[in-house]
Amino acid sequence: MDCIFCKIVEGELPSNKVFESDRIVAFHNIKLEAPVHILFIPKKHVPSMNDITAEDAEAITEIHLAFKKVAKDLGVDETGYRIINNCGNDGGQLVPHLHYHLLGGEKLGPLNR
Ligand code: IU
Repeated sequence: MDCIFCKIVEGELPSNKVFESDRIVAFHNIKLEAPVHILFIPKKHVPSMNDITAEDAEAITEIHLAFKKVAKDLGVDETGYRIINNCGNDGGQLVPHLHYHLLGGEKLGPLNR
């Protein structure tokens, strides 16, 4: 499948991983929009938030548990951070493989910037 994030999952493209399990991967975003900018993805190719089903519940739960672990590991759990999912065109989704951004390491601006 011609999906950049599937290639990262398969190790066909390099990434700087901070967390991995059987179901999910978290890695540094290639283009930082904050001092800490991590992407969390299910290994399964789910195109967007619109495509999540009950079968993905374990992966989604794992992603939520990984948010707090990675935030702590990277030292932003106390200062705070933001989780974002961009869905579809108006949401600004560029990569059609479900992913969540964790942004932190500075005081973030308003949501719709
Ligand atoms: P979006 O939510 O689909 O707009 O975000 C896609 C993100 O994926 C964006 O922040 C890119 O910098 C990031 N990214 C990446 O980290 N590595 C890549 O090889 C590619 C995109 I392509």
